[in-house]
Parts: sequence; C-alpha cells; structure tokens
Amino acid sequence: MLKKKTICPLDCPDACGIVATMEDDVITRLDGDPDHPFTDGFLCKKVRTYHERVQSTDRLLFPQKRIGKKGEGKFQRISWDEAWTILVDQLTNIKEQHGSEALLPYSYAGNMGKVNFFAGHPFFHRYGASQLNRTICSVAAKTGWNLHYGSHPQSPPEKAIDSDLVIAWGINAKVTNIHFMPMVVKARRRGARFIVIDPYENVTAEAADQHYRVKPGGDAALALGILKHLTEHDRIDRGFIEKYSEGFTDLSAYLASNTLSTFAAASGLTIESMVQLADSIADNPKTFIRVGVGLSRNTQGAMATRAIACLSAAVGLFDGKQGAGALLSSTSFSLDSRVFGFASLINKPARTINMVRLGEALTEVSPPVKGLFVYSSNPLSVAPDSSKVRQGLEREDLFTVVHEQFHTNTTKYADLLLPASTSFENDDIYIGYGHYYMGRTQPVFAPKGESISNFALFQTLALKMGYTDPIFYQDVESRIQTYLPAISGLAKSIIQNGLPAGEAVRSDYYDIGGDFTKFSGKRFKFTLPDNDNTEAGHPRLIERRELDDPLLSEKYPFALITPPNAELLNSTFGERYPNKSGKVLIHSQDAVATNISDNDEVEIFNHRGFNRRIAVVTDKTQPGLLVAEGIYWQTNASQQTGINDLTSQAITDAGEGGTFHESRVAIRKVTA
Ligand SMILES: Nc1nc2c(c(=O)[nH]1)N[C@H]1C(S)=C(S)[C@@H](COP(=O)(O)OP(=O)(O)OC[C@H]3O[C@@H](n4cnc5c(=O)[nH]c(N)nc54)[C@H](O)[C@@H]3O)O[C@H]1N2
Ligand SMILES: Nc1nc2c(c(=O)[nH]1)N[C@H]1C(S)=C(S)[C@@H](COP(=O)(O)OP(=O)(O)OC[C@H]3O[C@@H](n4cnc5c(=O)[nH]c(N)nc54)[C@H](O)[C@@H]3O)O[C@H]1N2
Ligand SMILES: [Mo]
Repeated sequence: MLKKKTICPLDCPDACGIVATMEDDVITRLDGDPDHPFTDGFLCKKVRTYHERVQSTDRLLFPQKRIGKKGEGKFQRISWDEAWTILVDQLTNIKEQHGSEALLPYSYAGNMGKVNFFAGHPFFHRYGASQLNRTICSVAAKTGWNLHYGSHPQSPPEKAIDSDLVIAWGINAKVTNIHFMPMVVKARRRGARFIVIDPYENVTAEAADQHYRVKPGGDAALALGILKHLTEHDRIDRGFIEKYSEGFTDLSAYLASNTLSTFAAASGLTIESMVQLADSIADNPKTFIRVGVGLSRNTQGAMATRAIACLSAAVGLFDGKQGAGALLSSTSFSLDSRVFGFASLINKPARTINMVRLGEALTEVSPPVKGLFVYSSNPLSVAPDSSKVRQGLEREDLFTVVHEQFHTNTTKYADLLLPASTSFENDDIYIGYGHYYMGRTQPVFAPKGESISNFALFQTLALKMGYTDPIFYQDVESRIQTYLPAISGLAKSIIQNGLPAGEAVRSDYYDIGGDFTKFSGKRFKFTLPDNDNTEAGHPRLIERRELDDPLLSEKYPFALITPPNAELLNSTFGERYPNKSGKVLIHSQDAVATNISDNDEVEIFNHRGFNRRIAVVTDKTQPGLLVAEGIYWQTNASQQTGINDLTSQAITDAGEGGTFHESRVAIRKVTA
C-alpha cells in the first residue's frame, strides 16, 4: 500500500491537503492530510469519494467531434491530430474573417491550481481574444470590503478559537467552509456563543446558539443599524478609530440622520433583535466574524461587506487582540496579477466581456462572438439566465470547444470536445482562501486515457498556432518558478529553493493578519474621499433592484435565493445525480396560500424561465422567501432547465458580480 499526497483542487476556501491510499496504481481511499494544520485529517463527504470521480469510466478520455444536433449530445471519437487540426483551422478562420475579438474564452474555477487556472491567459492574450471578466464568484464581496479595509491579509480563522462570540454572517460554513467548524467547536467548548445571520435556517444555523433571519439584501442595513446603536451608546472602540482609521465622523453623522427603525425595517429584523445582536457584539470584545460571499450575491452585495467591514473596525476587531477579528477571504498570499495573468502578452486592447452576462454576450453583443472556448467551467449550469445561454449555445454559426473531465450539459453543445486531466494527474500550486496555507502537488498518477491538463492544452495549442514567445516553451516546473517570486507572503527561502511537495506552507503574514496596528502606515477608511473611486462616501442604504421592483413583485410574489448544498460543488459532482432536480423550501404560510404540500412537484417560474423541484414545506425559511439549494444539472427527464433559468444577468452594486440570490419568482404545483 502506497500513500501519496495531493491537494483538493475545488473552489472552496479550505483547499485541503489529501492523502491518497493506492493499490497497484489505483486509489482505494482518500483521507484528509493529518499534517495539514487546517485540514487536520478530515475531508468533506464529497471529496472523501473524489477518487471515484477521478477514476470513473464515465470520464471524457478522448477528443470527440459533434455528429448530432447542438444539444443532442452525439459525438464521435477522433484522434488528437484531427482535434488539433480542427481547432487551429477554426481559430485561424475566426480571426481572419471576424477579427480576434470574436473569440471568447470562458473559464472559472473547476481547478483552483494556479498553473491550470491561469494556463489559458497567455494564449488568449497572444491571440487577441475578448477578455473575460471573471466576476462570477466573490468580486462584489471583495470589492466592497477592500474599499475600506484595503487588500491586506485578513484575520486568520484560528483566531476564532479564542473568541467569546463567533458570527457566521452570510456563510453556510457547515457546507461551504467545513474546516472552520472545528474552530467554532473549540471556542464553544470554552463557553463562546455561535450566531448565524442568514435569511433561512441553513444547516449551520441549525447548529448555532442563535439565528437572525435577515432579509435577503438586508445586511448593510443590519450592520449600519448595529453601528448606530453602538455609537449612540458609546460602545465603540474610540481609541482604535482615532489612531488607526479615518472618516468615521462622516459615517456617524449619516447614522445619526437615520432612525433605528429605518435600518431595522430594511434589515428585516425587529429593532429589539437588532439591538440584542448589537449588544452581544459589544459585550464580547473577543468577537470573530466569518463573513461569507452569500450575502453579496445581490444588488446590495458590495454595500453589505462595506458595512460589515466598517462595523468590525468600529468595535475594534482589527486591533490585534486575541480572539477578535473578521475574515472574508484570507488574502494570506497575494499574487502579482501582472505575472499570473501575463498581461504583457496583450498586443492591442480587446473588449471585455463579463462572465455573468454570457447569455447577452452570445445573443446580443455586437460584433458577435463566433468562437467560445470553455474550460474549467460549466457555464450552462452556473451562469445566470440559462435560457439565454442555451439560446446562444444553439447558434449554428458559433464554434464551441469545451475542455472537460465529464459530459456535462454544456458539453452537449460543443462542436469539439477535448478531454481534461484531473488535479490528481497534474502538478500545480494551490492557495486556500479561507486559511493561511499553500502547497505544491505532484501527479498521483499519469493522465487517464488521452486527457491533458489545461496547461498542456494551451502550451501545445500556442505552438501549433505558430506562437514563438518564450512563455509557450515553459514546462510546469518553470511556470511555477516564474510564479513563486510573484507571491507575497511566501518565505524568501522557499522562493529560492522551491515549494516542497506535500507540505502545507504557512504565509509569513499569519501573525499580522487582520491587525491594523501592525500594517505600518495603513489606515482603515470609514469614508472614502471623492477622488478615491466611484464608490466614494461611506456605507449607506441602497435599493434592492429586482426584489423591490413593484411590477415584478406584483407578478412574482416570492424572493428566491439559490445557495449551495453539501452534495455538489457548484455544478461539479452533478454527474452523481443525473435525474435529480433538487428541492425548494417554502414557508408553511405560503404553502397554504399556494396550495402546495410537502413533497409536491412544483414549478418555480418568472419572466426568464422555469425550474421544477420538490417542495419542502418548512418554517426554516421566511414567508415570501423560496430557497433552492444546489446547482443540479439540467438532465431531468421532465425538464431541460436548471436553477439558473430563473436568475438574472443583473450585476451587483459594485464589482460587476452575479446576483444569484436576488430573483423574483412565482411558484405553482405541477399537476400531471
Ligand atoms: N459544498 C459546497 N461547498 C462550497 C460550494 C458548493 O457549491 N458546495 N461552493 C464554493 C464556492 S465557489 C464559494 S464562492 C463558496 C460560497 O460559500 P458562502 O460564502 O457560504 O456563500 P453562499 O453559499 O452563496 O451563501 C451562503 C449563505 O448566504 C445566505 N444568503 C443569501 N443571501 C443572503 C443575504 O442577503 N444576506 C445574508 N446574510 N445571507 C444570505 C445563503 O442563504 C447561504 O446560507 O463556497 C464554496 N464551497
Ligand atoms: N444559482 C447559482 N449559481 C451559481 C452560484 C450560486 O450560488 N447559485 N455560485 C456561483 C459561484 S460562487 C461560482 S464560483 C460559479 C462556479 O462556476 P464553475 O467554475 O463553472 O464551477 P463548476 O460548476 O464546479 O464547474 C467546473 C467544471 O470544470 C471542470 N473541471 C475541473 N477541473 C478541470 C480542469 O482542470 N480542466 C478543465 N478543462 N475542466 C475542469 C469540472 O468537471 C466542472 O464541470 O458558479 C456560480 N453559479
Ligand atoms: Mo464561488
């Protein structure tokens, strides 16, 4: 029995160390790496069986070309030689006939390894393709946070162990950040309380001491209301504010000019419970706030993290004391984007297309996209407004190439299908965004079938296209050598000697994360000067664009949020549930009014599309709010739609992020 170490490649804050047990080159078991301080020996349920996915006979193992209609899913195996010829011919034709911007890359985080995540960037820059603005995940949350906090390292999650109050705010940590939970358990053993702020009672809230049911999009109002109350009762950290921040006066004048009931109403909480929460924070100087990105997937999303960052600063969570802190995304290692993104290969500026507006890009944008190059993403499932995306993918004049590990619903629309290796077959470097560690992997075994990594794909393609820039001759090792000096937080000795494979390397910033008293010369900004950027000013109340739209509200009386569940990782693992469409939570009062019973098949619909799910009648959600967990594939026999048929291409208040948790919908029982 042989044991080999690797790292989980999935888009999750935890980036776990994995130990694979092998027999005759076959993985028989996966465990969490006991030597990885954050993983601490355990894996989530999905990844404990990840080897079944990696070794599955359903994997895409050979290049294929489409022989049926788009969407039908009929393909014929071809050789790599033929695949390269098709690819080079098509990309050359697109450029000659329509100009290089007619090609659009589409990729996200199927694989978080830095080498493979950025593998296509030099190629598409050199080609002159449209630039993809990769906004689908956390950009609104980070943009809002960084406006006030800056991009400094944030509080290490381990600080929560010593806190007296842990708050999970807009994060379903038991599902999406499970290795944070042991820190909560340790804190609670010492007597700490655990509070969850979320529109519905998710599994994390079930395990908490208290749950505050905020309105979707109500977080900025809640944080501002809390701050107003604490400021007026002189329960803020004046010492920290004076010494380490600027702009508090403007913010507190704004708070004074609004009533507590205005903030409470906009937050969805009563004044009493808002004040109770405020007092809990003030009573516990050792408060740790774990902020999620769930609260940012709406048209007030950046404002939410702006307000929470300001609240955290005002009560002194960034003064370095034990047990106090706030964490959105660790920023433990920061990457020099010029080096990682290879912007130096851009010859002439190309247009930028926002990935959450793929539907529009494929159906309305002019000059049209003629070639779509998908890798490390499943856009038909994960991008909003799926019916628009589907309409675009059906276009006969669009050449679509998809590099994938599995047949997904997106691959059905590919003209050319290329087999991707998995992280277990690659070498790469991984950085967790919910902790302070990074690591290097080496392949556990050789690529299955004829699959190749993103890196091999784009390096080979560049040479076949005749590109001779030195970057395209790099192998993985030299690419990693290029990257290491561009990672701040990494010790000099490691930059010189290389990252040791199989070891969790801690950032040099661990001891100063979240501590403004140690960020020399850096000040927290409660209010941004006018000349700073377009988001000038302090956090404030703004409208919810779709949820508060009067016409839409009349036609579609329910708000819908669409957070993840534990079975899936975005749409990854969808292949495990081929006929499952998922559940939708509906409040018992609403169930009576709509004549829906537990376990009924229901159709959720709006002006964009529909999705059928199984109703769960429950008081875990609030009246007027439907909750649909999980991006199941669109393969159910009774429908060809997914949850994103209902979501909007509208973008967040700042950062141009997706608004997956802000849809107006109606619901009805499906009668056979
Ligand atoms: N098992 C599993 N783990 C995952 C993922 C997965 O799909 N499955 N996805 C990964 C990825 S890519 C990411 S970005 C992270 C995301 O993980 P999180 O940061 O946890 O974000 P979400 O899962 O979108 O939403 C978290 C919670 O926010 C709540 N929420 C929705 N709207 C609001 C609001 O207006 N206010 C408040 N306070 N809460 C709101 C939702 O109900 C949900 O309970 O998780 C990663 N981990
Ligand atoms: N309704 C709704 N929609 C959402 C969200 C939500 O909360 N609600 N969350 C959003 C968020 S936070 C995110 S991050 C996005 C995620 O969107 P995506 O990044 O597209 O995530 P996945 O659905 O996991 O799809 C990744 C695909 O990449 C493939 N893959 C894995 N590794 C590799 C590789 O090395 N090479 C290649 N070529 N392919 C590979 C996998 O097989 C998988 O099909 O979804 C967003 N969509
Ligand atoms: Mo994400």
